[in-house]
Amino acid sequence: MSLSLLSQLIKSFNDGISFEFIDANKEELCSIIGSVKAMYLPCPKWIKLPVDKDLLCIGDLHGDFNSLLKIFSALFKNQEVNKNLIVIFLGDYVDRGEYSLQTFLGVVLFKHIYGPSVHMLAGNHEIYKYFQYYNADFWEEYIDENIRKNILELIEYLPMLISSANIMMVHGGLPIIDSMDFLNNLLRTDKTNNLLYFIENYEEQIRIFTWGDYCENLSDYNRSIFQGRPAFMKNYFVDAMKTYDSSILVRGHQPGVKGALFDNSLITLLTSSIYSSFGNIPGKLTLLIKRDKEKRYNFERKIVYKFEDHESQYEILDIDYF
Ligand SMILES: [Mn+2]
Repeated sequence: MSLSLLSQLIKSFNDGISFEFIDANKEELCSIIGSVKAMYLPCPKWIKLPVDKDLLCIGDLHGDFNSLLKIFSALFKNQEVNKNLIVIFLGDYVDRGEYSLQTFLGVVLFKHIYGPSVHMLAGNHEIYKYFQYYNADFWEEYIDENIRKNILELIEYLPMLISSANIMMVHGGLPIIDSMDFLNNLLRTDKTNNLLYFIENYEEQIRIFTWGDYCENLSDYNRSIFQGRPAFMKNYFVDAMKTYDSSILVRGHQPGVKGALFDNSLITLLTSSIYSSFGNIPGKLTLLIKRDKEKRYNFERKIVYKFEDHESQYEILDIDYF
């Protein structure tokens, strides 16, 4: 049923009538958003994935539904989701692009179909309710009240952190874990574990998870701080990573450093076409992490950057070549 709803959303988009489609199907869409919320209800804010699965990380989409469609068609072609591959969306589905609602719903419908093989992190553009910013076109324009209500309820339960062995995934940055209390709450699974609880108890840490920037030099650092964004240089990054027992951070959020930084220990992905010319590596980037380094996927036609450690092979791919 939900597979057909995603197919129908895609078809309506290709026919130029996706807004009408969403409006005509809002009750069913709301109930799917609700069931994805129910999937996340028993999950902690820090989700630990199996260490043997391959991972495909998708950066900020910002309403770029066309890029999401490329990813879907590559994944459907590979038929690997569910078996070997876990797909992780790093957040920022909405604002800036033309199709915020379609993009958010597309990811939700995809998660609904594939369950634990798909994850969606919350980005700063998802938590506008708590940290406002300018040009929040998605949140400020009219969307159906019931859809908005369901989306906001889902966002309360989206994970903030995902890890697999030595790899951490977050939207923005990682605050140092400086108390058992904070760590225990990140890993707690009871149903009060919502975003509001974290905002009330760990506001600064949530701001870093969603808004954190990384800088190679003092002038970039000062620019981020001047813009009111939490910013960190390499020494803080290294110290924080130790507290998560991790060595590689995959995140989105910061177009200026898109690509690899800090000796390949920080990978920044933006997948939306809006940022394709930004950063250290141009393109609409995704990251494929293979645990079996020999494994082949159909969509690795253009690897724009590649490295490996003793556990995994990391291939940064540009979706235009999927
Ligand atoms: Mn962001």
